[in-house]
Formats: sequence, C-alpha cells, structure tokens
Amino acid sequence: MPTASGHAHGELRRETDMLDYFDTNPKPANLDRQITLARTFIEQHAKDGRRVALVTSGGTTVPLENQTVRFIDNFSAGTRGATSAEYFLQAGYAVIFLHRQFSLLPYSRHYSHSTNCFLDFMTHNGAGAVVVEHEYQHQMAEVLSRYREVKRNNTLLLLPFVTVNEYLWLLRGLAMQMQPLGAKGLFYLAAAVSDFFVPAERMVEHKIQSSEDFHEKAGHGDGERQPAAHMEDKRLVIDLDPVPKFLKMLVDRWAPRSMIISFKLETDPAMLAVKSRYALEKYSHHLVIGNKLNTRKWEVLFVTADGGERWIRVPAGRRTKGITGASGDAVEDAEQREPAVEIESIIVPEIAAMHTALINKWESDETRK
Ligand code: PAZ
Repeated sequence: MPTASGHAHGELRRETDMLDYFDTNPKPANLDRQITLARTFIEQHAKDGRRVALVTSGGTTVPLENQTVRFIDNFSAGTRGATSAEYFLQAGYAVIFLHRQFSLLPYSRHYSHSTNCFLDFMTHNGAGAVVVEHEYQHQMAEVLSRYREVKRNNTLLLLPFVTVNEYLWLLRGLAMQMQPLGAKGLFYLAAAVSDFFVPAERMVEHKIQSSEDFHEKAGHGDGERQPAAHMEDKRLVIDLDPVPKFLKMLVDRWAPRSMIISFKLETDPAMLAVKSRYALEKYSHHLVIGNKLNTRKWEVLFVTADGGERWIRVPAGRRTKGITGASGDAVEDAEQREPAVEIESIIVPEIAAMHTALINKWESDETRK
C-alpha cells in the first residue's frame, strides 16, 4: 500500500521527469510556426466567445534512429479523432485538430481511406466530364456543405505531428496558448500515444546495421547506457524508456481551467473499467472514456469523477450498416462491419452538455467569490 509521502514523492518525480523531458529532448523545427498559427486561431475564437476543442488523433511514432529508417508505431488510423472533430464543429466549437500526419481528417475521411476510395464514388457522365455517381450525390453534397461552412468560418485548424516527441511539445505549447480561454477550452485526447520512447541521449544517429560485419562498437564509458536500439549478436535489442506522465502536467499546470477528457484503450474486457477509473483518480481530470479495441465503434464507457460509470452504445438496430431492426445483433459479431450510426454522434453532444454544466459551475463560483 503506497504511503502519503510515497505518493507525494511519486508526484514530484513525475513532474521532474516531465520538466526534464523538455530540457533533454529536442524542440521540433516547425514548433514555433505551428504555435503561431494556433495563437491566431485561438485569439479569433476567444474574441467571438466561441468554445475551442483541442482534439488529438492518430498514433505517435517512436523513431529508433535520428536519421529515421525504422520506427515503432501503433494501429490508430485516426477514425475516432476525425469523426469526433466533425461533431464538435457541428456543436459550435472551433477545433484544433492535432493529428498524426496522413491519418484521417474531418470531412475528407468519408472518401479517403482504402475502403472508401474517392474514385469509387465517381463516374463519367457521357459528355466527357467526371461527376459523382447519382447514388452518392446526396451524401457528398451534405459533407461538402459542412466542409465549406467550416472553411468559410475558419473553425478548423489542422496541425500534424509524427513522433511522440513532436506530440508532447505541441500538446504543451497548445495548452499554454489555450489558457486565456479559461473554462471554454476543452481537451479531447483520442490520440494513441506511445507509453515508451527512445530518449534523445540514447538515440543512434544512423541506420542500425543488421549485418554483424558492420556493427558499431558499443564504446560506452562507465555507467553510460547502451543506445536504446542496438544489435547484440544477431539480435536487435530495443530497450525503451517510459514516456513521462504528461496528463498530470496537463491537468495541474498546462491547462488547469479547461475540461479534460482522456481515452483509455484496452483489449481485456476485465481491465477496462478498472483502468479507466484508475486513470481518472490518478490524474483528477473530468472524464475518461474507456474503449475496447474490437468494439470501440459500438460502445464506450464513460467514467466520471462523481463515481459514475455509464455505457454509451450505438442503439440496437443501428449496429450494422444496411441492417435495420436487427435488435439482437451481438456487438462482437459486428466487428468487421460498420455501425449505421457513428458513436461519436452520441459521445460528443454528451460531452458538450457536460462542458456547459462545468462552464456554468465555474462561472457561478467566480461570481460568488
Ligand atoms: O484511431 P482509431 O479510431 O482507430 O482508434 C481510436 C483509439 C482506440 C486510439 C481511441 O479511441 C483511444 O482509445 N485512444 C487512447 C488510447 C490510449 O492511449 O489508451
């Protein structure tokens, strides 16, 4: 059982780790330009009194070499983030979409994935022009008009990252820029961020040579650690450091007045509620959304600070595209198919309502002071 002083010590270590992180891992070359874009965007929407959501999306990479040939990645395509961003925009938010480069984007996601190639929606009209197939006209016209409106109002800012290092620098920089929004800022952390990484001081410069004839000699001084990825005999050994707990810093230091929502992904059903609650209690933010890898498009678990746990589910009968009224459809059976209703269309309005309640509470607390 950890003691109170043990907890305090752990807290302190976590903060120090995170502060050290930015002293010892390089600032991305284009960070200042991205932060300037965000500042202008936030200022505009703050002036208009609009809420701003920072939506993170897609997976982060962990490079093994400075001149990167090999890296570790994860499965996320950015579906959750890109879909949610559309519903935040629909709910009147301005959205900063912090996404993995080349992952799915709001609006274009409907036509850009390998299963949704835009060419499959097109045809020749017989008069030499290429047009949208008749059966897709209605849906595409709707997506197009929502996209055009967002462009016209400048309510969507796209900021890409690739590595976990870029992600962390950006998240901190953007959180600082969002501070003046106060309670109107919201963080929706759907990106799949690596828990492990190669710190700059343990990263090799060049491509790791697989052939024994070209192995670099270790040549390390006393007490120095090996490069995180190196060859031993014929084996590639990868020894990663933990990524410091940035959520704690976000909640306590970088965005103390914003609403913060994190996601928790699990594969073992028995771990989902336990780990989601653990994360909420550890970081003391507003909401953890638990989801399982195989069922994440059909159901999620909302875990809140008041002790509440609530499943949000695609309604029975809408669980599979093209099948209506099939109320008994087992969620697991539908794994390979798409639900007829996007679960984010339920998640995001729920969050917007929770955000309204929080803003009202914070405002009435302020007036009582
Ligand atoms: O990008 P996607 O839609 O395929 O997956 C979304 C998700 C499962 C990555 C997201 O819902 C999530 O749980 N993100 C947090 C993952 C984690 O760090 O536990």
